[in-house]
Amino acid sequence: MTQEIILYELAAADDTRFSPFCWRTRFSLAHKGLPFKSVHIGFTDIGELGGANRTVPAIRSGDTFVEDSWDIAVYLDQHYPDRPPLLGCELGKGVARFVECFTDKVIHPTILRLVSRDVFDRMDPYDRPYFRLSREEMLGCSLEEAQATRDQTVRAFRKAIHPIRLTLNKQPWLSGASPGHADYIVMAAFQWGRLATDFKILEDDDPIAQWFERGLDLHHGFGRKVHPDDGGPGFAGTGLWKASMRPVGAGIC
Ligand SMILES: N[C@@H](CCC(=O)N[C@@H](CS)C(=O)NCC(=O)O)C(=O)O
Repeated sequence: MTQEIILYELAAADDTRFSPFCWRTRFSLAHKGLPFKSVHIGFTDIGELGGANRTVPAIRSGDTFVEDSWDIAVYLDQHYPDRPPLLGCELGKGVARFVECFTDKVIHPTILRLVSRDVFDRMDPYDRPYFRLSREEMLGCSLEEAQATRDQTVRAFRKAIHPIRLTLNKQPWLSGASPGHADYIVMAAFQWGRLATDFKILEDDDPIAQWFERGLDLHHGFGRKVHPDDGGPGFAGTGLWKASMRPVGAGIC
């Protein structure tokens, strides 16, 4: 019998799970066929989990606490070796690491420009002041300025991600014949876009959009279930946040 896994993650005011880093872990758990309990934590309460990074996703399984979506994928592969691999052999792991860095440094910063103003509107009012402050620091401009230029931003973005399109013209998944963690990393970024805004990031006939739709259908349509079955507000509303609780090494999202 497997121990219960708790996933701590961000959620919008209507409880939609929208965070791209958390979706990496959601997809990882679904890939492994592991049930989990989702606990919604507010941005400003993440420090209370006690992790060194003060970021989510984080999982708890018995006495084990793991932060960082990559470390969680490694942990899941190590602890559930009889289930489908996420990273596979050392070579596969190395290539997935490249996909992670490309996503963190090319895809996320652009999607942030496209969605941040809409995320702000969908967010719990409790989290809004922190979100505006921290995301405007990341963007180097106001949320409104980022939104004002998104037609140009999205045109440049669709060109910049052409290598993904070329890869998908040659193989069904970024990981090859079947999906793996590299697919989930990129899918999670588009899931963020799908859930955070009505603005069109990809054209419907784009092979990347078609791959993403196939990805949402995986594991009995797991990617289409964006509200948790259980969990609900975790630490939101405790009001204990202090500036000293700013995250260590948080990604752009
Ligand atoms: N490398 C980490 C990055 C995690 C991360 O940055 N998560 C964001 C949520 S999407 C976070 O916790 N941010 C905290 C904050 O902005 O205060 C991972 O892959 O898990």
